[in-house]
Amino acid sequence: MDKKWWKEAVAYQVYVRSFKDSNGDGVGDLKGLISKLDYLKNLGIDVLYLNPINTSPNYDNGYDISNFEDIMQEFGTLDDFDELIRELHKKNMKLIMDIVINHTSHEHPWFIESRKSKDNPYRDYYIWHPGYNGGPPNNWGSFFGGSAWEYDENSGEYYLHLFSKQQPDLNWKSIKLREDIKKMIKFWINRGVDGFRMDAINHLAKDFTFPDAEIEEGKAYGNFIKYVQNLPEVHEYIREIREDVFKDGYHVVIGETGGISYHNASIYTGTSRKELDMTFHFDMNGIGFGKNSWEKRPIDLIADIKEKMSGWQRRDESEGWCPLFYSNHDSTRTVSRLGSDNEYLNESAKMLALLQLTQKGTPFIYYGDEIGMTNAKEFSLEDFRDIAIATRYRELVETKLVSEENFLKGLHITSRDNSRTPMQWDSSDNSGFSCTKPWIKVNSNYKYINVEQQLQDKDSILNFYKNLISIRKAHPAFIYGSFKELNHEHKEVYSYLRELEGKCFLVIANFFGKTTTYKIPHNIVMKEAELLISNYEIGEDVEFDYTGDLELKLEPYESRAYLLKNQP
Ligand code: TEU
Ligand code: CA
Repeated sequence: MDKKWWKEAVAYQVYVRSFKDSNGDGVGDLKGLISKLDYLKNLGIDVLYLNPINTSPNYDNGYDISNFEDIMQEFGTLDDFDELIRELHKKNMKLIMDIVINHTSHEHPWFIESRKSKDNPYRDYYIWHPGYNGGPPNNWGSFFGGSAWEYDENSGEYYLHLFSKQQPDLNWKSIKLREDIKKMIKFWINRGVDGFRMDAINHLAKDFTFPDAEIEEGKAYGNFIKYVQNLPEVHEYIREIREDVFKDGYHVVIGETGGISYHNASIYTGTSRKELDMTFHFDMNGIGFGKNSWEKRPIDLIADIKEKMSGWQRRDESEGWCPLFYSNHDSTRTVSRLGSDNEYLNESAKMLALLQLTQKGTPFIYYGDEIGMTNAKEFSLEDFRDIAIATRYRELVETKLVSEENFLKGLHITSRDNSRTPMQWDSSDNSGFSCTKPWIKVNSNYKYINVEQQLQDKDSILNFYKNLISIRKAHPAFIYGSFKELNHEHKEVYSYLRELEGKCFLVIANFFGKTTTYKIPHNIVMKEAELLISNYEIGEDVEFDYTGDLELKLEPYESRAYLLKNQP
């Protein structure tokens, strides 16, 4: 196994805007983050992945960058950044930066120049088209709703934006652009950044013949995905960056790649590809979502969970490494989507943590998941902030395609804002996140779901994560060990072995909120098995019947990890 620091680390994703506000403007910032590094170090975190912190007008909360080589004014200054890096490295922690190089903000100087005229030197930094018969070049719809083309009166042409019109796509065919982007990455490497997460990286190449796309039922625009995702040139661009910028092999290079999963991620992460070390996928984002956004469906453990999780686990080393995450800033909250955010909040959050921290890959704990933060169930339409909502509202509700009631129900199930509410530090005003009204409403359950309360409770979700992280670090089998799933056909229990150099661990998880039984396979030797961790008190009377038929009764969401002492 090719050992790397980023394979052995436990990472933690910080949505800086919502983490800790140090200066009372209601927005999280770097000084606030610095004040919480001891909390993260004590939890056992080695690496922080920060969502974009560069200068931005924040139409898409930092994913619309107007200056790549400075820090967003709301988050602080380059000096604050340098202090953050110094403090992290002092604590033997590292930083992964989110860089957005598929597009910029429309306020970026490059775009301001580019739109000045058709012959401006920066014109070809973006994707311009004259359009046809007074209309856009084709019927593509953007990811955020509406057309993917915006007409620019000034220069009399349309520009392409896969996301919002405030995020014009960069033209990666431009060699000058690519040189500028590589220079920018080196700027951050020189400032001490240890790794990069490259946003929407598999969209860098587009089909420049711009054909019309198929318009699916109930949609107003064509689905452009096959013309703007995973085109062959993407690999050339990524390889060029890797060769020019990351040749020393120290930094971890992660790509966000929608539409990629365990069966094809190796086209980016295969060790022979020399492109990415890991890909962030979307496999877990929509689990349990129904046909319409306002409907949920029961989770099918085999199809939704085992196929995907075990699929990622079974990949050969040559196919590359993988992240282990169940939520991020583009999803809803883990425990609300995959567990139970009411009666069994504690048990289900711990079960999901046990799966995340006993599998092969780099765990990325999303801020707040370590205390079981939930979706913002009481948000009204006005409480949502995501840029995608306004466009979608116009497109779906104003056109009567969807009722406002269903639209709001849909937001409660699918909106990204569910996972962007302020970190719940304590039960004081604004959950201890800020001394003033935050940019987005605090989840009202902060009174009883918060860090301060859980630090003092030995049975809290927080302390369960802390114990799991130390168990993971104590046993390299969880990092570099083999993975073998057991009882794949069991509809309620997910179970597997991890093994390295004769040390064998058994993980058993009842994925649902009702009791079930689980037959431990005959070939698993439970004699003198040591229970490492469980989310229930296991009575001493649990006698293992060594005659072979070993059946466990598992409580709702009950999950355990054992060290097997006599497993051949
Ligand atoms: O998301 C990327 C993204 O949403 C697309 O890749 C798309 O969803 C996927 O290809 C579908 O298969 C990133 C950020 O994570 C998100 O927060 C930003 O809003 C977006 O890019 C624009 O920067
Ligand atoms: Ca602030």
